[in-house]
Amino acid sequence: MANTPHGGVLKDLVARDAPIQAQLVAEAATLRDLVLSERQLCDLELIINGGFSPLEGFMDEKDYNSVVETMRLADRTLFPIPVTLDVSEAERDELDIKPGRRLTLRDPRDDQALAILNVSDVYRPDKAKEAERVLGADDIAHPSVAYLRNRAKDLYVGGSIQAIQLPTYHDYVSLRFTPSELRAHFKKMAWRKVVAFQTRNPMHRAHRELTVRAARQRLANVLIHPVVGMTKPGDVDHYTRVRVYQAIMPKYPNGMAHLALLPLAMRMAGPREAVWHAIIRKNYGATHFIVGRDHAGPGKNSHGEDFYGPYDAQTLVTEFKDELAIEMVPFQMMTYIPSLEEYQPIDEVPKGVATLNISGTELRHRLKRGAAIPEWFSYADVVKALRESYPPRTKQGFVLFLTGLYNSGKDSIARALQVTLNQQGGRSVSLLLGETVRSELSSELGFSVEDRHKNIQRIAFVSAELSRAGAAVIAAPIAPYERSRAAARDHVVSSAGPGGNFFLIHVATPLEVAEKTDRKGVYAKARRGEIKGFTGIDDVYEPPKAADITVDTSQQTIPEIVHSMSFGFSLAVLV
Ligand code: PPS
Repeated sequence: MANTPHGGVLKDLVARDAPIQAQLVAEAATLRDLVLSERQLCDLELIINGGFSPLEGFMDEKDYNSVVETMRLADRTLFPIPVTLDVSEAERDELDIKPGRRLTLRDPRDDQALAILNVSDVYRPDKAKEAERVLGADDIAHPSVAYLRNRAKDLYVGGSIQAIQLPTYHDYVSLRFTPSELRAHFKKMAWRKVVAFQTRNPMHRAHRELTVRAARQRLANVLIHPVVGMTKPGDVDHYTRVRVYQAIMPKYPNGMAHLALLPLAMRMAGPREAVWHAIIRKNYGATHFIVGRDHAGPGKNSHGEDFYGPYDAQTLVTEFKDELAIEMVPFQMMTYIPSLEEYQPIDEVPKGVATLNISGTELRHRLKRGAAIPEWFSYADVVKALRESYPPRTKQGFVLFLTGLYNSGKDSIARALQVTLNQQGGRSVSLLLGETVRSELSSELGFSVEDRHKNIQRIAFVSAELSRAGAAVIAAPIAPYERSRAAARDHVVSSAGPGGNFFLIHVATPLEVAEKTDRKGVYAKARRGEIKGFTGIDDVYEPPKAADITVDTSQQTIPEIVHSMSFGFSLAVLV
């Protein structure tokens, strides 16, 4: 028997509104549209599928203030996290959002009309208070404070929702269950007790052991219920994690566990979030819920201290035990005992018995180096899924970005590097010389400050895409401005994933040498004024302040430079 939903009734708005769906679709086509943000889309899905029961819409001012201050809706039902729809003043004016207005809420990915919002009020939240009360501190180091301060718009719109349809997914469709579907599944399988396990991380053997143990002790089944909406920035992406979960499911005793994905946008709100997670799992039908040490913790604050105490979440969930009516299972830290070849809760291991563990940091190190990950720590299929997404540095893409004056020798170095890398093999090598880019990508651009900047950002974009796919990229524009080079580095590092290895090489050959050896006479033309704004003559070249390597073709031969560079990079990538 699935657990009773929070508030007594599952608010499955999709099922409730199914009889008038055609009518809602027709009306949605006539209304003004609000295209949802990624977070709002996650929130809407849980409102309309009943995961946020008893909510039936985005919170109005009364509920919002009550939740912020007391963790309860205005009718006193326990609900610890504000679920709000933020809009800008411009959106309010443009869409004429006011009480009584009906708006179509659209999926930002495919523009589908998902719901109609019946606006009850538009209000200005006190963001400082929301941060302090809900998240514990108005500190920008908290990812949700950063979201609230930098991304959430200034006004919130309250109102009830009529559901048209759930968002459409193209990934892991068969693993996505609504609360109604999961409840039906438990019923079909005759599961009476279900221990839900929340996670936003890859799972290894210790997690399998602790969930099996929690279930056995309570004669229950296990629901692996990972978050695939929004998690903490920097987390392992959900595609990789779901492959990991799929790899671990067959390791459970036959028929014990079920995997379902939760499209929640986490707030990393620690204790309040743990209560929220318990409510959500109860709505999905679970009877028990595992609450971790530092559950949904956001890491360190700007003073280097943890935002919440390690057991604050367990304490708060215990405080509301009766109202929550889902049994909390404290997460037991498991450790491996090599002499017994098994895992045991760390607090049950007798003194003096040797134990083994691999921390998250150590695991990332091993993945990076392609080092062994022992069978006692994780399953071979799990490690394989992680290795595919986190290849060792020797298999990752990278960008060698050469900058220097015209005729500084950067093109010759770039060509020589290309040959050297081709000889090594193992990666596809792409050469983006200034002249190639100018003719193939940037033919309409000139040499103004803005055009040069744009040219470099195009190179950065292409480089990031290639290196993300595992290629070695050698780019060699003049790139005279620090700002453009910094933006290029930022783009590659932030968007190329494991291929975000960016090395800036300053080809610092002096102007006199570049000019003296210029057989094409381009500098001579610039001196005569036939080319205007030429770098080094009548336009600036800002030497890089933080090049990874500086070379000079007037001091070293090209083979010497290439040789020294492969030394410089050998530890990082060129092996
Ligand atoms: S930048 O600043 O990074 O966008 O420059 P880049 O794309 O590397 O382009 C360099 C080529 O353009 C020719 N050229 C100029 N360079 C500098 N300043 C001015 N005003 C200028 N006008 C034309 C320059 O000779 C390089 O040509 P290639 O084809 O590489 O010989």
